[in-house]
Amino acid sequence: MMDEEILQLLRESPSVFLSGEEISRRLKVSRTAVWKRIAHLRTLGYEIEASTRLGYRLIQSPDLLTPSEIKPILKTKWMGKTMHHFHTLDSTNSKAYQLALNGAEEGEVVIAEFQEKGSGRLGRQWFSPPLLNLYLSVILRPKIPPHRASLITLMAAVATADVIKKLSGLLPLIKWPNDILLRDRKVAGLLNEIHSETDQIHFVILGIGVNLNMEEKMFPEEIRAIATSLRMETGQMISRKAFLQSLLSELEKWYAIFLKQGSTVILKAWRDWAQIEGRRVEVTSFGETLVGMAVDVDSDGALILETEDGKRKRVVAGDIEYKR
Ligand code: BT5
Repeated sequence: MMDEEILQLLRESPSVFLSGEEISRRLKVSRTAVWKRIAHLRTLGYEIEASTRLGYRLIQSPDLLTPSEIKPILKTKWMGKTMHHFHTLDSTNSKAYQLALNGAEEGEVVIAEFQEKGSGRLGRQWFSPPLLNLYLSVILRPKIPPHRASLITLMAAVATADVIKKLSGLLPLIKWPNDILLRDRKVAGLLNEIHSETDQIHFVILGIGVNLNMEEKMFPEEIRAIATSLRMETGQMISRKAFLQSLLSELEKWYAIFLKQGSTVILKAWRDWAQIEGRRVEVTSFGETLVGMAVDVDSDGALILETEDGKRKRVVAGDIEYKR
């Protein structure tokens, strides 16, 4: 908290030195406390010039995703207005889940610079090294029945694909239900967790992980061949701040479309990004494996598959592999 307040004071007068005494007076803490927090901020990558006579001056901020870095550039009306930022968390989804159980409102966002136990679906893990990528969870409280919650994953995939295109110029492919691929490798994954009764959703935690600045050698060996990052694909560093700002705007926009107009517009955009119709796929769902041709997704986001014996199957959850 105090770090944020010190940064705010330093930002108010970017080219002027602010004395330690002035900061301690305004924040009602000792000068030693100020000095300690400045030392801490430097370890986080803030470049702060110190002069014994004049005080402190902020030279450069790191590409951190703290509320003080993000709020000035945020263009949303409500999403992310309350932002819970952590340097380290087990998982942004589990933190957001706890917050939502305790009454956090729609649009509150949890962000971590590093996840020690980033989660994927079905107990799988999401590799989440510090300071390179984006790990966020958004709390949503849509008034929709639980069987429509998968559409939130589709909606978020469309928003994420849009941002990838906007910031990198690349054209990603959405892979049902929750992967975003570049050159057949996973660049982003979505994890949608719901808390509901039989016919009413209490909240949805929308978790999004995007590989922005990882290099190939940084990936663990077991996923090196199947994962990628925007930096690997473009050869350029991507601003995490700019990505987050844009992603929150796109999510707010697409979520509003979903609530107002239902699934039709979302599914149209999703189909454009997914190009799934007519593809041969192998689907694993609840321990069963099916091979067939993907026909479409239905109005609840379920995959419609035509199996080799000509029957149509509706798959609500699972993993797909594309076949030749
Ligand atoms: C997912 O699961 O793709 C959902 C990933 C969601 C991550 C976000 S980060 C913020 C929020 N907080 C969380 O704790 N999670 C969410 P799934 O479809 O089950 O895919 C997991 C599989 O993807 C793993 O088994 C690996 O094969 C692969 N994988 C793991 N880490 C990866 C990474 N960083 N990049 C690409 N692939 C990865």
